[in-house]
Formats: sequence, C-alpha cells, structure tokens
Amino acid sequence: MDFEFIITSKQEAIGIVELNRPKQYNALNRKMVREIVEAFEQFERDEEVRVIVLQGRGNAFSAGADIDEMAFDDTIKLELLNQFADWDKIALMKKPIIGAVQGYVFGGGFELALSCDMLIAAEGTEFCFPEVNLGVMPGAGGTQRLTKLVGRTKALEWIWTANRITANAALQHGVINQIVQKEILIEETMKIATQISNQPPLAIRLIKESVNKAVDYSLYEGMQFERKNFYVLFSSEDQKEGMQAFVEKRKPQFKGR
Ligand code: CO8
Repeated sequence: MDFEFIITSKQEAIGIVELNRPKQYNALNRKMVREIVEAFEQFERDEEVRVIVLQGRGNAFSAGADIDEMAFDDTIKLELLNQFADWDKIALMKKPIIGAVQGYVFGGGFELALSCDMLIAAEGTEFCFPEVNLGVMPGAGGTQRLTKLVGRTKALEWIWTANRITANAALQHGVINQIVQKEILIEETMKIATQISNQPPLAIRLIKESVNKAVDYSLYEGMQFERKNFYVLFSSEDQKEGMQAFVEKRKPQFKGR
C-alpha cells in the first residue's frame, strides 16, 4: 500500500498502521485521515489480518488536527466538506484496533486514540484536549467518547481546562488499558495483538460489535443483540473446533470461518 502520510505493514496476522509526519508530531491533515481509513479498510478486507495496530512515528502519537490546514476554514466550508464521514468509518471497523500511544496524544489525536478498542501507553504519555485554547472544541467524537468512558464530571474538567492528563490518570479513569516502558511499547502491544489474533476471529469481531452496542443501547436491546451474535457463532467452524478441542483436551486451531 502506497501512502503519503502513513506507513503500513503486516506482521503475521497483524496489520500495522503508522502515522508518519513526525516533524509535525503527526498532526492529522485530512488526507492523512483518509489514508488511515483506506488502510483500515484494506486490512478489513484482508482475511489474513485479524487485528490492527495503530501507532505514531517519532515523539508523539499525534498532536491533533493540522491547525494550519483548518485555521482559515469557515462553518459552511466545514459543513460541506463533511470530513467527519471519514471518522465515522473508523468507528465502524469490525476488526480489533489496538492503539500504541506515546508522547503527545492531543485533540484529534486523542479522538483517534479513543476510536481504538484498546490502548497501550508508554510511560510519560500526555493526553489533552487543547481545542478550547484555540477557541473551538473537540469535533471527532471527543465530547461523546470521553464522557462515556470517564463520566460527565471528569470529561468537563479535562475538556474545559485543556489540562494535560498523565498516563496514570488516564489509566485510573479507564481511558487506557496499560502503561509500559517506552522502549517496549510496540513489543508489548504486539504481544496483546498476537494473543487476540490467536482467538477465533468471528467471535472476536462479534464481541466487539456487541460490547460497542452496550455503550449506545439500553440493557434490554443490548442483550437481544448479544444473544443474536451468540447464536450466529454456533454456525461457525471455529465454534465446532473450539469445543471439540476442549473435549479432546488439545489446543484449538481457529480458521476464521
Ligand atoms: N497542527 C499543525 N502543526 C502542528 C501541530 C498541529 N496540531 N502540532 C504541532 N505542529 C507542528 C508545529 O507547528 C511545529 O512545526 P514547525 O517546526 O514547522 O514550526 C512542529 O509541529 C513542532 O511543534 P512545536 O515547535 O510547537 O513543538 P513543541 O515541542 O514546542 O510543542 C506541542 C509540542 C505542545 C504538541 C505543540 O506543538 C502544540 O501545542 N501543538 C498543538 C496542539 C493542539 O492544539 N492540538 C489540537 C488541534 S485542534 C484539534 O485536534 C481538533 C480536532 C477536531 C477534529 C479532527 C479533524 C481532523
């Protein structure tokens, strides 16, 4: 895959997307976001890929949206541009997306991280919504995703003050899954990605879909959805293999069928 602002690669069953504007702290311009979506979509279609890892090259995951690009935009231009349609696609990806974050995770970069399913952070990572300092507010899901994760009180504090949030605070409030030393960030992320990639892929995808419904649906609706997915998994070869392997006391070989 040939991209201008990202680098993609594959390591066994893991598709890797790396933000690649290190001199601008991986500030997200619109083309870059489109490329991220395109890379994700290609990995979604690739049956070999079971998990996607998203990371940033250099000293930051991402310092947010490219301010130079949007400084002179106006309301009508933005509304017609409809750039958030690309962001919506990220939220609809079926495969697990694990973010490996370090350095600055600011603004749109924080929103991109919040679009991942799991986040592993290096020690010293700083999270921040600085938009208010620019006279605006988060626009790619920040007010919604952060509030659903940490609750209204903390979300308002963090977004209103634009204070930098330490990795420890992010961990304490359930924003990230784990903090690791910077030198082993990718290694540890790949370990978790590999562990998940060894699980039955269809079950992994339907679990993601079902857990995400819990965020938006009532308990009753979410339970109906979960049940439907549970039944669907009984049509898969991996269910037969997983249960047969248990009975035969051996390790299952999952094929993603
Ligand atoms: N946009 C454009 N360029 C940036 C950005 C950015 N967000 N962040 C850093 N850069 C550039 C700088 O302009 C500078 O470029 P140059 O070398 O050409 O002058 C280079 O990166 C290095 O930056 P600094 O010299 O400022 O480095 P420091 O180490 O002194 O500071 C900081 C690092 C603290 C990260 C600082 O650069 C900073 O505050 N950046 C802006 C952070 C910010 O406000 N982010 C929020 C942007 S708004 C947003 O994300 C809204 C999301 C809405 C939806 C998403 C749509 C895509």
